[in-house]
Amino acid sequence: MDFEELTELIVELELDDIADAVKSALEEDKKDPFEILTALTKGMDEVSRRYEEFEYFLGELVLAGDTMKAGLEVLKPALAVSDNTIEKTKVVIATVKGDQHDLGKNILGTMLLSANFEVYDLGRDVDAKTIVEKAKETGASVVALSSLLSMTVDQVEVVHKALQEAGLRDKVKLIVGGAPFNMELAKKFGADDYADDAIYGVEHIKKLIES
Ligand code: B12
Repeated sequence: MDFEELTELIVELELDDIADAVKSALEEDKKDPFEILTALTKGMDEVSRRYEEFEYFLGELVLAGDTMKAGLEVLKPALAVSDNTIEKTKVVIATVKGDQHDLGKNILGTMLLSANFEVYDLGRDVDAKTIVEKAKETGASVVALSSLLSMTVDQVEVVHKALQEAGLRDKVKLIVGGAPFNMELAKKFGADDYADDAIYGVEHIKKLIES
């Protein structure tokens, strides 16, 4: 099973075959799990392109999401590279209100767990109040938000302000991710940091808590 085949399985929405294919790439071909993740994500980018070109529609988008999810279920344990050198820092993660996309956020959660963080995953379509309450209750030092939709990026500012109102903003670092963001936009909405990828996200979070 090579990387192109894995990408193709996502693009062709092969929900029934993806789990076995990822398993075989990992176990028989001994492929690097992070490279497998890149191959699967490449497939999602092609799905996105087809959606934009009206070759794929919402049904295909849903199926692509399910196919990616099935692949990730098999891949997740292999992505776990434990780093016991850091103390358990609490991180609240969520996809912002109005947004149902959670695959990227779930990857970030897995990466953080494997880097020995204590992760509180609030799921998707989560309002600011719930995020702030969880940060307060757990004493989290980081809130990590995901938004894949342009129309929900401003939710980051809502969370930033809600953290300020709760008197938590100077205790909690706010990091965001998702395709519509860049560092400039993230900062404009009050976030401390942005990363375009879950793997870098963990590195950024480690640096943030040291700063
Ligand atoms: C699968 C998918 C869906 C699935 C989601 C399933 C699920 N459980 O997540 C479903 C079918 C539900 C869906 C629905 C919709 N979708 Co959609 N979807 C996608 C698609 C094809 C893939 C997203 C994905 O999962 N990628 C794979 C993951 C692994 O990547 P990722 O999320 O980007 O995460 C990576 C990084 O961004 C980063 N990251 C993510 N979050 C965070 C957070 C932090 C803190 C950090 C550090 C890093 C980080 O790390 C991850 C990996 O390293 C994208 C296109 C694309 N290529 O992004 C469109 C896309 C996001 N969807 C889009 C649209 C328009 C919609 C709908 C409005 C469609 C409709 N007409 O109804 C609805 C919106 C529903 C809603 N309210 O949320 C548009 C958004 C356009 C925009 N800029 O606003 C896109 C870009 C498609 C397109 N080209 O038009 N979608």
